[in-house]
Amino acid sequence: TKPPQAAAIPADGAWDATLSLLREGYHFIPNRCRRLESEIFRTRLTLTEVICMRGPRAAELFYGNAALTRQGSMPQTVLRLLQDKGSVQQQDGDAHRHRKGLFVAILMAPGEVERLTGIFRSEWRAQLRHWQERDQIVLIDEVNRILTRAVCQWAGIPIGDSDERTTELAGMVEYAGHFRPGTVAALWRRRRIERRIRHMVEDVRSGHLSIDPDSPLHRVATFPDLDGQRLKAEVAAVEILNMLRPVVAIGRFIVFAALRLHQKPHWAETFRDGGDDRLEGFAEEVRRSSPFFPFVGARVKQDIEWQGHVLAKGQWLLLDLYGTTHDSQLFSRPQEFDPERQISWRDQGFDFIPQGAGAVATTHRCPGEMITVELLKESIRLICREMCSRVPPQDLSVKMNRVPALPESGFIMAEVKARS
Ligand code: HEM
Ligand code: MYR
Repeated sequence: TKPPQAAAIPADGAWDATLSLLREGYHFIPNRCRRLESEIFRTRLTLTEVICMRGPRAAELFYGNAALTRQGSMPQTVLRLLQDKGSVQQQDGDAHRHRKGLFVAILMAPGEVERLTGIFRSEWRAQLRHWQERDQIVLIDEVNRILTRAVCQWAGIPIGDSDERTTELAGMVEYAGHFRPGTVAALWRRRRIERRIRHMVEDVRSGHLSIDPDSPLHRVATFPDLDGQRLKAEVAAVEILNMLRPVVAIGRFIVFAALRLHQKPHWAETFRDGGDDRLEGFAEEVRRSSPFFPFVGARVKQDIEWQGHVLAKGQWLLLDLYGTTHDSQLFSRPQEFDPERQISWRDQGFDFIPQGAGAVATTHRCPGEMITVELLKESIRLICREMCSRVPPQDLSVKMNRVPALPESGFIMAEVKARS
């Protein structure tokens, strides 16, 4: 029998709340937490019982409790478009820690991050020359292209048709949040790039493709898994995509950064001729305030007691990342954009969790936060110091039921000129 507290998880009362989730998007969990005056509640989504939660204690559960797994925690199409089967995110325990070591070694090495930032800067400058010849540009399309070219070069991936690669990588993020007509095409394009990369892995192993042994492609292709064997070529391709796709995803944060600079021009002034020491605070506030990864899922592997509740084996859980970074108990005036909050991924706290929480090496916390922040800082520098432009009238509204979200126009910049 369950202890009485087990019944204490309030229910939202809906027979199935999937349509409400589609309508309310990022506000779905926060709306119910407010209404039920609780940081945890039960509901049904896609006809499945789910417990939704937010806040630091819930984050500690998701990023620290070995009874949880990411397996079976996401709809199939989301899983296929993002982390995918066989990936680090689907591993538990020792197998996870071993595989995660590869990501941490590549993505959190300061030299590697600097190398990527340098390539990104050169690609941005090269595109800027083309922008000057056009009346206007749509920033999201441009940063998707710049990031695709930069990350492929950095990883040692022969890029081939860079427009194709851009559509493949950007499409995985664009279509992950909702199942809609474009999702099928995005899945198809994903299979195509996965196949290409699998062939590259095989060619690196056979010596047909000779690339720098320190390049991420080479390192993943030759990485010994826990059993001492190399990863299956399909899995190696999945893990390489888990370094390429999320770097392209940073383009969305860059668009939100451009939007904030436009809304708060005194910050653009600050960065125009200095303000280096305040760049990181600005970038971190962009990560906190932008609606991006709404929540993460998990499954309970064996019954556990948590905060007086019983979480039964097989139970599906959602942790509200957006709701936690917009909780007024944790962040004063959370809807206000304030780069002086002193928040940082380096603090490893459980309240500022746009990309997960906890210890990166042993939990599912994102290993890409350093890269995300450094590329954001670099893009802010480039926007403020190396170019000027006009932001013509356009629809800059952000629909909170579009996942992942973006200003409607994609952020149009007109009359782009290089600053001398
Ligand atoms: C994990 C978000 C950028 C690679 C995660 C998780 C979140 C997240 C929320 C945790 C998933 C979970 O708990 O199950 C984001 C966002 C990004 C971003 C919003 C902004 C663009 C990056 C970058 C990389 C990356 C730049 C690599 C280049 C990964 C990997 C995992 C992960 C490999 C799985 C980690 C594991 O399961 O141990 N990301 N991420 N991400 N992220 Fe990111
Ligand atoms: C990445 O490419 O890995 C980083 C950014 C992906 C953001 C995608 C947002 C949609 C996620 C829906 C999550 C549903 C989980 C149950």
